[in-house]
Amino acid sequence: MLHACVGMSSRDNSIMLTPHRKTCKRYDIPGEPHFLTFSCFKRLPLLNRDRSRDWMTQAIRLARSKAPFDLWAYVIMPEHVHLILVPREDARIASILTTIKQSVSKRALNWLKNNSPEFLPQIEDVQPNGKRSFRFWQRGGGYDRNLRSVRDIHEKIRYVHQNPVTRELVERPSDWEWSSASAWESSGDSPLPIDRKSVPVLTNLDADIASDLMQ
Ligand code: NI
Repeated sequence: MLHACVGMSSRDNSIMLTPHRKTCKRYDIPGEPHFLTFSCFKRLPLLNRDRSRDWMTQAIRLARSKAPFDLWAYVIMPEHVHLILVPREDARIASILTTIKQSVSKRALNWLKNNSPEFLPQIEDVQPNGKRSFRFWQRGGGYDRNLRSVRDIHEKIRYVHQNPVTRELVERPSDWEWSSASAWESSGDSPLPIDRKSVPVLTNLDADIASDLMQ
C-alpha cells in the first residue's frame, strides 16, 4: 500500500504528496499537520466553565499572533483539548503549545487566587524534590502525532468534532460551542476562524473513506 506524506509548501500554500519514506518520521517541520492532545492537571475538569474556555480560545489567538499556524480543527473538552494545526514559516509546535498553556494557566491561577483560593490545594503539585507549584496542565508535552495522509487528516477532524457527542454532552457536533464543528458546518469563524482553505480535499482515491465519513 502506498502511503503518502502530506506537507504544505509554504511558498504557494499547495499540498505536496511525497512517497512514504523513513524521512517522513521527521517530527516538527513547518508545513506538516499535527494532531495535538493535552490534558488538565490530574485530568480535573478545569475547562468546564465558559470562563476558562474563553481563556483557551483567546490563548489560541495569542499563539497565532506570535507564531503563524493554520488551525484546521479543535475541541475544548472539560478536562482536555485536541488541536489539529499546521505550523507555518519557522513556527515550532513546542513554542505554540507553551504560549497557549502558559496564557491559560496564568489567567486561571490569577482567577483562583482572587476568587476561589480554597480550590488551589487541588492543583498543587509536589515534585520529587519537594518543590511545590500550582499546575493547570498535566505535566509533560501531551500527545503529538503527525498526520501523514489526507484520509488521516479527515478522520482526525471528524474524531475531534465527535468528542462531545461521544461523551454525550451534546447530540450533534455543531451543538458544542467549544469546537470548530459549527465553524466547519457554517463556514463561520466563531469562536475562532478555521483555515479550511488549506485543508486538503478528499479525492476519488479516498472515496470509500469519504462515504464512511458521511455516515
Ligand atoms: Ni478527546
